[in-house]
Amino acid sequence: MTLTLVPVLGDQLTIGLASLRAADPASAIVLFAEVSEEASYVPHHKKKIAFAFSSMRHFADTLRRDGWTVDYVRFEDPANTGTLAGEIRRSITQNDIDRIVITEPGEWRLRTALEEMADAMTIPVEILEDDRFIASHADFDDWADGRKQLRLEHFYREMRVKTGLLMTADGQPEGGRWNFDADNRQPANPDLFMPRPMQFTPDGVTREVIELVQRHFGDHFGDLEPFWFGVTAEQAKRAFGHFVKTALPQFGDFQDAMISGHAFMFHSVASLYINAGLLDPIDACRRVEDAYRSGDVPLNAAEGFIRQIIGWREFVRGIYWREGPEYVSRNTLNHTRPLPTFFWTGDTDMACIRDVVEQTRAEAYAHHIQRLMITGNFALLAGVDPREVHEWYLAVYADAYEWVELPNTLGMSQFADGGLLASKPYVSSGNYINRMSDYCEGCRYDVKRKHGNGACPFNALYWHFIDRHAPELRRNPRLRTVYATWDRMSESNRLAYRSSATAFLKQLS
Ligand code: FAD
Ligand code: DLZ
Ligand code: SF4
Repeated sequence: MTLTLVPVLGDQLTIGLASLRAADPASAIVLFAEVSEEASYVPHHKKKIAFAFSSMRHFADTLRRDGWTVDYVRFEDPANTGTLAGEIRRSITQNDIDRIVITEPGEWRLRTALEEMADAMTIPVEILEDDRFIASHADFDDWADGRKQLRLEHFYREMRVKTGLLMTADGQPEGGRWNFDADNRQPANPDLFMPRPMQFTPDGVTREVIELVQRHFGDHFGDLEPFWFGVTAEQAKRAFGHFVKTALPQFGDFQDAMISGHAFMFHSVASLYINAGLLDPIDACRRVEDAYRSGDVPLNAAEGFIRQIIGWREFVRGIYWREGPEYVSRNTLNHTRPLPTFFWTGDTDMACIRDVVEQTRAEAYAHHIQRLMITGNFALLAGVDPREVHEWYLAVYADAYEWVELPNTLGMSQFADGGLLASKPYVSSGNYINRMSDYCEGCRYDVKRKHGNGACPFNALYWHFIDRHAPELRRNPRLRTVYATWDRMSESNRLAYRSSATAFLKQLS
């Protein structure tokens, strides 16, 4: 009998995974390995490691119940080599394996390592495409080839047609429009009733993992407890159902809003489950579509949610694989400032950043506008090295895997790919933050003051960014009015912005 080894990674926890479909439980061994290389290549948030290990252990149990033979290497196993390649080699020898079938990993780093390992092997190694996405690599390339610009909106429409989500019987977008984003920009009101994501009490497996993480990763960023994430597909499904009932109806209206102390607002907190493989993205979208068709949620909420999944999520993945392993080194704006330490400590007088960092430390979560328009905006305005920004985002969020995190950080948030992903840099002064949040009310800085002592740092940094990057950005049609405003400003005003920003950046260093 030919014995097949199926290594399953921490973000491949899906019963219908390509490599599991390609193997037979009667003649296969499924390998899971908790390894220091994966847990430490960036200093992952403690909750992220606990989520990964506990979900892996639970998924391994599910496979055992389904009749699979599982080789599970625990982190503290004395024979653990600490790398995935090392554990695959060890399992081959121990179990006398004849062939390997693996689903491609979600990172160039691991993909290259596995390809090198495969080349050096004497047994056949088959690396299968990960088909848990709507667009395959070939689909994305077919769409992208020959286009001058890759824009989400065009790609998204194709995904709507392909999936049939929110389409009418005669092939038109539901409600006569593809995109209801313009309806989704309401600032939040702190008096709104805020739902909470469904929380789960850790079982024995999770408790054991929490103790392990405390023992080995106690110095990593983030609070380990209270730990309340779901760690099984069944829990992820329940958590998502709870979101559809309690938060989705207002998801659209308040998608961009931020309130101090309210980490989750009306967001799904589904990305960690979807990215680990515990929740199927298309099932989630169908559930949202059903809620719309039964009249439980408005169209702007359902469309807004579905666009994030079949639009943005698929789009950034396409860009990640298309751009290759060099994408991570892009730095079009030549930013070199080290990441300020308050990204780790939260020790800053800027109330908006403090709130987002503190919530990130507590929950390993921030919603999109916090990531884009608070921490991302600040890093871009201050000229922080995009690779350092990328490594921070990859470490601190429970949903962060490079295929999705890198294009969002380096491309969308830091404009380091020169506009491949975003048509203009996502930068703003304090005014936008004040409009979309209540952060400024509790801040030592005055958002209304443009420059000088006590002025909101975002104000001067914004114009400093616009000024110093005029050579690269002035010709961008989406920034025409911004440069017209800068050009119209009095020289003394421009000087005041420049010196305020320079003084702030100096004390940052
Ligand atoms: P919701 O607001 O409820 O959105 C629903 C779902 O849509 C999410 O669960 C997610 O699967 C998907 N989604 C929404 N926006 C995006 C997007 N821009 N790209 C891909 N999927 C999206 N998302 C990650 O999954 N992992 C990351 O590491 C990650 N890093 C980011 C870094 C930066 C700088 C920025 C600006 C965004 C990043 N995002 C990342 C996208 C987005 O912020 C998160 O998907 C979202 O905040 C997750 O919270 P949620 O599940 O409550 O999302
Ligand atoms: C995130 C993570 C962590 C913390 N640990 C492991 C691990 O020990 N073993 C494993 O197989 N996967 C882990 N993961 C998920 C991987 O980092 C993920 O599979 C790659 O980043 C590819 O996306
Ligand atoms: Fe942030 Fe400026 Fe508002 Fe303070 S005043 S919270 S720094 S935007």
